[in-house]
Amino acid sequence: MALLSFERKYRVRGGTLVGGDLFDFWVGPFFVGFFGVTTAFFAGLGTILIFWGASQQGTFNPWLINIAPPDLKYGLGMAPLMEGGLWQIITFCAVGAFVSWALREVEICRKLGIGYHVPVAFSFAIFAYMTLVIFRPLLMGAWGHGFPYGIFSHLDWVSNTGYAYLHFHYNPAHMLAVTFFFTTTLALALHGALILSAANPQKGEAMKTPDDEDTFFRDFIGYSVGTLGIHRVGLLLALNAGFWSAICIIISGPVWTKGWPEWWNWWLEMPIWPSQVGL
Ligand code: 07D
Ligand code: 07D
Ligand code: U10
Repeated sequence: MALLSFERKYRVRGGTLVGGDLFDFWVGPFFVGFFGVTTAFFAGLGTILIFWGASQQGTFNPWLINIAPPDLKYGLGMAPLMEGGLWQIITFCAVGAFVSWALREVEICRKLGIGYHVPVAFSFAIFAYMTLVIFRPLLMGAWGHGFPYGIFSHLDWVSNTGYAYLHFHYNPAHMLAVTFFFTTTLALALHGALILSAANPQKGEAMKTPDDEDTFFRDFIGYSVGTLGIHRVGLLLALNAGFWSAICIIISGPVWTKGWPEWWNWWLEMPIWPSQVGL
């Protein structure tokens, strides 16, 4: 069915979680819904506040805008507006906008009768973000542990936080996360390439089948995960990348306060090594 006639057929009321028929309509290509309105509200307010903060900071240079979290001395309390209070309100708006966006995805899934895989996947990104600006600061006792909102300033935070633990590459959960990110790109490159090689033939040539795709990998590495399976693998890899990222940062501070290289001493201290005494 052509896309536009499919849309005409499917664009009917129902499936909303909140608000009933009230916001159950489309604006151009966008489904609105109750959570479209809350997304627009939180994203709009958050963006206006970032611009207002920039005007107070005295720069609209996008690279240099910086909305910093409060000083550590404010702990888990509210800070004055220009001393981190703005960051706190913007964080509230960001969480509101991201969660609304995920719930709007849920409503669209319900309308279509498809699974909730996309909102579940997005919730891992929200989880990683909330770990950085809510859960870890809560566990460490100060909002000041969140990252600042600015293009360069947030990079400074990553670098400073990394070096605070001496050598972040030795964080075992960071290793897992990095490996999952790398494997995700490998899987996507293989999948994109395989599909194009079979489904986008030269002019005049017949399109190949999923059997051809399976056969390529059976010939090549002795096993094919299958045409549905590769999407499961891709989703699993990507969700693990986000999940282990959240784990690697939440254990830095709340669980492990020393340099990460030192964590590996458990390996050197295992009782299985020959005694060094007398050497
Ligand atoms: C391609 C989808 C489109 C999204 C885009 C991002 C904004 C911010 C705000 C001026 C893949 C839109 C950007 C709305 C404008 C102001 C105040 C997604 C795609 C194009 N980072 N990060 C970037 C965010 C964190 C890190 C770029 C956001 C953590 C490093 C962009 C968040 C840590 C590098 C950006 C966030 C971290 C970047 C490109 C939130 C660990 C880079 C992002 C809400 C995760 C790269 C100058 C991209 C860069 C980069 C946005 C969080 C590390 C500005 C919105 C604190 C090391 N980050 N980031 O393509 O070039 O994502 O930086 O959590 O090298 Mg970051
Ligand atoms: C948090 C983004 C959430 C986004 C959301 C949506 C909008 C809307 C609108 C476009 C999680 C936002 C949407 C705003 C936009 C429109 C219209 C994603 C988030 C909800 N590291 N490191 C990671 C690597 C080093 C350090 C993660 C590699 C150094 C710290 C990942 C290297 C030191 C932290 C990763 C490397 C260091 C990390 C990031 C290499 C610095 C974190 C991915 C090759 C000296 C962060 C949860 C991520 C983390 C993190 C990779 C090096 C420090 C695994 C490949 C050694 C402090 N690093 N790193 O988390 O785990 O995405 O965050 O050297 O905090 Mg690292
Ligand atoms: C995949 C796939 C597949 C496909 C695919 C895709 C994955 C099976 C079939 C999809 C993939 C692609 C298209 C490839 C490219 C994608 C990427 C590289 C990912 C990154 C994407 C981007 C960078 C694009 C991002 C763009 C976005 C998010 C759109 C921006 C949208 C808006 C600004 C509008 C948002 C809509 C909202 C909030 C809801 C509706 C609201 C409106 C229309 C606005 C009007 C508002 C109202 C009516 C409400 C009133 C508002 C109020 C009261 C509040 C106001 C308050 C204020 C303070 C202002 O697998 O194969 O092919 O294609």
